[in-house]
Amino acid sequence: MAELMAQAERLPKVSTEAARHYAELEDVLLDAVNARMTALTGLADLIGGNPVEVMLTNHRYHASFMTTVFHFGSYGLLAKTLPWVYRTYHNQGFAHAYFLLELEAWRDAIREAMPEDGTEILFVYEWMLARHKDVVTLSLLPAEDMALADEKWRSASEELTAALLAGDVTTCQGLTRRMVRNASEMVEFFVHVLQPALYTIGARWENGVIRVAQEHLASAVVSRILASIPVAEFAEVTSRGNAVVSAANEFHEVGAWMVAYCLESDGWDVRYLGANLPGEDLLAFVRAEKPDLLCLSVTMAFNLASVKRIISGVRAETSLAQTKVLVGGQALLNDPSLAHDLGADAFAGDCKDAIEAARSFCRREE
Ligand code: B12
Repeated sequence: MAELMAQAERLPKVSTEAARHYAELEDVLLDAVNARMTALTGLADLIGGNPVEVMLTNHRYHASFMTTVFHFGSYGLLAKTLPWVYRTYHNQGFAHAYFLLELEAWRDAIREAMPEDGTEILFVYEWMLARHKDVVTLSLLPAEDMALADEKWRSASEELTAALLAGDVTTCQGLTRRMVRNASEMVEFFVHVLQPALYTIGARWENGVIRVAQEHLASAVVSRILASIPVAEFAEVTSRGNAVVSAANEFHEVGAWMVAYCLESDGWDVRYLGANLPGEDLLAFVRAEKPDLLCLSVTMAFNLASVKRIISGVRAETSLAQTKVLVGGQALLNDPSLAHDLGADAFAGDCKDAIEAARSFCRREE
């Protein structure tokens, strides 16, 4: 992995113009790739008998993801993501040969649609094609279970993982009640028990050990666990200020939810907006609310550009000059320097650090 990362980091950044042109052509490229791939003989075998929509969704994610990579020049993210894509889709039945054919289809579509300024972009695609075998090798290493849980918390996290996967609400809520009796226990539970359990569930899905329905079942139970935590009772009386927390454009909301609870229990007046709110609606809300703090969660790398647009919208509004922007989420965990490219004031790696980062803004204003 280190070797692939090092090679990727040496790739030349593409110009702003070429990156913008690629973004503008996303739909054209997507149509060309989809047309070529759906016409392949033996397609059903290549995609392991999955519905064609699974492949088409992958192509859509690919286009948005590459737009992000070119926009931010984040080739480290590209190197980290390639083995992940191969692993997850292969574990759902896709043949390794499919990825090669797909990359060739992107390369040829770019050649066709970007005859003037495609060279820089093609360089990156040629690199991905040349690294295909290395990526296959890396992708065959399984994603790790329990990567985050330290020894002290491991058995609780394992118990919770098993109960979540079984859809056993009673056990999950019982465990949560026992472990979460005040604000600090809640924070520890989030960081050391629930978050590792969810990462483990993600790794098992990635490794093809569980199906997507089980992951959905587990996340539905998580929503019930979170809803059952009496966070209002944990809150301090003092108000540190008002905060808006959102997982704008994201389906993944649990991280943002935890951040919202942690801030609320630390004395912030929080408006938590949940998942998948369009950026424009979020901006309208923020303009009306004028929060001291805006917290944005981003899990999928292809949502980074939309978060950047939201932050630019905040910065463009003079009435929001006092609003601090804190960002976090898995799209930033591997490369926190992206927070600066997004225009945020700060990044925090987990909900515990989010409390500290938020407090530091209060202190600055005192
Ligand atoms: C549950 C889940 C879902 C649920 C989400 C339900 C919900 N209500 O949120 C559903 C089923 C919707 C889902 C969908 C998908 N998912 Co999903 N999902 C997960 C899973 C298993 C858990 C997510 C989670 O809650 N994690 C726990 C939280 C607490 O962790 P966290 O987000 O990192 O948050 C912490 C910190 O990052 C930080 N933080 C987070 N936000 C913020 C914000 C601020 C301001 C701050 C300061 C800090 C901060 O604090 C948090 C607490 O400490 C993960 C596995 C994983 N590794 O997380 C995959 C995962 C995120 N999903 C993944 C994928 C690929 C998808 C899909 C594309 C699958 C598909 N093929 O359709 C779709 C996404 C579709 C889309 N368009 O977005 C991949 C992403 C991989 C990648 N490299 O991009 C993962 C990593 C699975 C994997 N191992 O491959 N998913």
